[in-house]
Amino acid sequence: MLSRRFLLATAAAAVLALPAFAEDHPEGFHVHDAYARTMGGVGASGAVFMMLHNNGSADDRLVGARTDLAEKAELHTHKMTAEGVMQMMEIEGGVPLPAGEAHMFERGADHVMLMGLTREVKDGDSFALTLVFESGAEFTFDVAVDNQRQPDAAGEGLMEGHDHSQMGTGG
Ligand SMILES: [Cu+2]
Repeated sequence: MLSRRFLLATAAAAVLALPAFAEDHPEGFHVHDAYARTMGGVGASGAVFMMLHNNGSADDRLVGARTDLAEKAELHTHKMTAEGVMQMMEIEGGVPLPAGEAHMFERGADHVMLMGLTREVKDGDSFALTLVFESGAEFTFDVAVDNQRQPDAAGEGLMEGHDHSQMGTGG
């Protein structure tokens, strides 16, 4: 028969093993529910989605990203052209992040694009992503690969069909 002490220890271990859904940065940045989708193995592309908060007291601006999972990481968005075609492009000037506000990176909208994956990853793997801000601050956190994730809201899901060879910025 299992002792009460053993059961308590097991319960504590289970709690510690839960994935971290939110990570904090001393300068006030906070990321919630970061996950990535990948479109293939080495050399392919991927995209990272998350909610990014600036809980600090100073306005800042997200200007770049990097990870050892990809040769290049860029801030991208989707825009509808005059012809009604959804196109993906680099966000010019970065993403403003005023103090106390949050920015949503989501399917079919803004995302961190990963280009030239350096290794094959599968669901459940995680990797470190570093966000670079205009102030010089950097915020590194773990992103979980989750290709099973369904879009959460209307207008999402546009990532599925878009052609990554049509990026206006090259790369
Ligand atoms: Cu993109």
